[in-house]
Amino acid sequence: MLFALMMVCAGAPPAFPSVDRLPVVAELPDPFLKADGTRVRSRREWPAQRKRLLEAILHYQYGPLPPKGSKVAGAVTAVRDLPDGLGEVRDVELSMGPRGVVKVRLMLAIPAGKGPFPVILDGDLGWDRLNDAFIKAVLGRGYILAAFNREQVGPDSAERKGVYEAWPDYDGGRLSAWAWGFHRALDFLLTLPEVDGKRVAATGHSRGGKCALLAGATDQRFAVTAPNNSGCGGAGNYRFFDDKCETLEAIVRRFPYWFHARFAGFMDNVQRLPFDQHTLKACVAPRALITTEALGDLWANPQGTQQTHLAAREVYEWLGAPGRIGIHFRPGKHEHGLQDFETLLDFCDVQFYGKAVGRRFDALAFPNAPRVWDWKAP
Ligand code: GTR
Repeated sequence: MLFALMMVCAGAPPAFPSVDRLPVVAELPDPFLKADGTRVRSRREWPAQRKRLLEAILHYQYGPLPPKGSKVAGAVTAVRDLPDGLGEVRDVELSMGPRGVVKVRLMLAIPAGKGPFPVILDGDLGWDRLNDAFIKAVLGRGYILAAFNREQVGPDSAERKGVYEAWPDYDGGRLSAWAWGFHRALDFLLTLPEVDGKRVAATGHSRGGKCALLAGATDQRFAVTAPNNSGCGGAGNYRFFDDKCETLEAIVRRFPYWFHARFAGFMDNVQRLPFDQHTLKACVAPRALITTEALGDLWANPQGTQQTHLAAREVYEWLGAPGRIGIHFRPGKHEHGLQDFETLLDFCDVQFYGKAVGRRFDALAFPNAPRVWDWKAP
């Protein structure tokens, strides 16, 4: 008995306690708080803190990303020229995962002229929205538009295909699997002479925005992270919402497979979450992050998204990079339209080239929204 007690006392506290042992935190949790209860004091500690925050986010919310797998290969299956000498579109089949067994379609639209070009990487190809108008808008600005079909990485259902078939024991949710798809698509892009590897942005819409945010937070090779209308499980806010917004409870009930099974433990325990989505945003810092929102998309919690933006901004400011985090609200509904791409391209022009684009990325839609945290940067 005594021996057993000594063992318990001598052992380190579990790295990740079970949900019922986590403290209740009503405000947006302090991103500077360390596991030992003290706070980060200097910027030098941030890389370790970021790592620890990401571990907690993956453990409790999304589950791990799959292993890296074999080197990603790409085979061009078709090429077409765009009108007016704008450039060309290549259809590529990516092989990723163990022995390259996971096959994923990538569309690669490359401007004419001398590269290397910056890249907008999107995971929503399976939604078939990125028609020639989008290609023209992106290429016209001198960027490559690359888009892969994340549903071939892991299906948008409970079915265990893609990486789930390739690694039968893999237990991460779809958002982690899809984020991994972004990383692997980037591996391939970085092998192309046309690609400016220091200037790649990850974007996506809604559930595609949730995984784009996770992808950018977990892979420092992305220079810009740009979730669009991503809401609950993305740039939204689990703790602060109104009755029109999707909640943690609602999303896990409807889409349990987007997350790790453990996340269901927070359905009636939101305040025990040791982080909120400002924490995930902070893990992008000091690299650039832009959240694009629609005022009519109440399901995606625009006000709560402003709150995660402002809370994450405290970390950016403290790291000396306040200009690297942006938010943009447009009127209208839930969609990823041309104007959202224009906003992203303007933001990228500022971040990549310091261009004057005649607009700002810090206008708030809810200037009177309450500040829902008490902590301050160290
Ligand atoms: C909704 C879901 C949202 C969002 C959206 C989408 O049904 O509740 O979280 O992901 O789908 O992906 O369009």
